[in-house]
Amino acid sequence: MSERPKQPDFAENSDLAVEEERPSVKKPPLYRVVLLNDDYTPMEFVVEILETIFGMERTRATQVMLEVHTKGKGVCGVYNYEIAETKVAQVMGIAKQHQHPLLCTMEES
Ligand code: TYC
Repeated sequence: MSERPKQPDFAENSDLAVEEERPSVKKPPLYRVVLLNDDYTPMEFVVEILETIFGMERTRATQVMLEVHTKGKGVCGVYNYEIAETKVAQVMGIAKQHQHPLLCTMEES
């Protein structure tokens, strides 16, 4: 039987520190869905949007609507890209149906 000469064990004997390769997985970005204020959309309509599309209780929906009304904009929720995009499209679709100028956008968070 011909045996190969023993090789040095680099992992154990080397002075070099070998860093394990880190898995290159990044968390997908999240997006804030934001409502913008305007002078014409009825407050009750905005509250109903926040209840139906963003699943808020009436008290929370009212708080968020008033925040948008007083500060100019407010966050309805934070979602992955597809869900945020769908919520924006739903809000804009219902606002258009009712001929309200309500604007909804998304921003990376
Ligand atoms: N400013 C509106 C009004 O006085 C109410 C409103 C609130 C409109 C929030 C849009 O995203 C909005 N009727």
